[in-house]
Amino acid sequence: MRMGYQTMDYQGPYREDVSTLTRFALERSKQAKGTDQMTQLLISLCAAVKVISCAVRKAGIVQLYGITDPANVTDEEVKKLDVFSNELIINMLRSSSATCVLVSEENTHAIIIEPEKRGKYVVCFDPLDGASNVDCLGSIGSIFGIYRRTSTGEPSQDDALQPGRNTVASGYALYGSATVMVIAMDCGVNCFMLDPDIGEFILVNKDIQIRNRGNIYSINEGYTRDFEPAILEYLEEKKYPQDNTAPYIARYVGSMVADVHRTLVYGGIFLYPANEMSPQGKLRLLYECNPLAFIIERAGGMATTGKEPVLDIVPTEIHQKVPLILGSPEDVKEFLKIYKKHAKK
Ligand code: FDP
Repeated sequence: MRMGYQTMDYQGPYREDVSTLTRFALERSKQAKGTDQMTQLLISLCAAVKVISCAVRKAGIVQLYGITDPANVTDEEVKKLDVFSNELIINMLRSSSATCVLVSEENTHAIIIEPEKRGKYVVCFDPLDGASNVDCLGSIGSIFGIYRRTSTGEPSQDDALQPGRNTVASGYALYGSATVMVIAMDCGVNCFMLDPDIGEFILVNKDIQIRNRGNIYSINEGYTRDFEPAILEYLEEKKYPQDNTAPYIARYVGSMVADVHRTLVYGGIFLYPANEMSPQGKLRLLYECNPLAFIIERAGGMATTGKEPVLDIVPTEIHQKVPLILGSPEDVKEFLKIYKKHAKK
């Protein structure tokens, strides 16, 4: 199903065929005849996202406009949103008894879950991506990628160094004009929207497929001075198409989840390439690029560094950065044609 909220057919919780995220997770587990650990994990993440969504909605009022007197709130209450979100997700995943190793953008080292609470999954996550948008009330998100542990013995950080191809499930929460969770598994990509009145995530778009080609490019053009010639040529082509078709329009929120969600919904291309100042780009492989690349590929799109598909990279360290170009298949193919031409020079 192609996405688009104007055509969204969710009319309310009274319809017989309305599915919630909880029901979706339970049904998946029944089909997989598994141990229910994935269900526990998804339900725990879903609960964390509901709490973060609530905190995000209040953050502007409480922190920017000081409705709460800072003198009367404890440290706990004024904790920065990213720190709060990180602690919350770690606690929820730990108590799910479904995980053994966690990698968070906020923690230098992987977190190894204590033996009595261990499960089989490794989770890499960014608790609050796009944090620079918090103070201006821009859209932000949480990202996660889930892997099965492949080693035996004592779990360690190395268990997280798996290529994105091994992903069992990945997803993101977008705290935008509404809160949505997009989750990709073997069964496809599904989008759930939080209905704040009933506190449930409702399935609103099933089996999402990205458009073959879009008409939007999304990149921080402030780095133009330091871009490689291939990027410059590609951008030039988007602005002044040689075949006289209409130029692309530009959109860049600067919050990866928001930019990638728009790309999934409207099609087009998102780029965070390497530049002279940051030869590996800025985005992190384990908890930013891989989860989103998995979603985009499952939706029929492509995700590349320019040199190889993102999901094929074997990570060497948990906070590794890679260049990322993803989106509609025809757009990414066109980018790769130009990129490869320059690589040969
Ligand atoms: P942020 O620094 O605000 O947390 O990797 C984090 C990220 O946001 C992404 O969400 C976003 O796409 C990117 O950085 C924006 O980076 P630039 O400011 O360099 O464009």
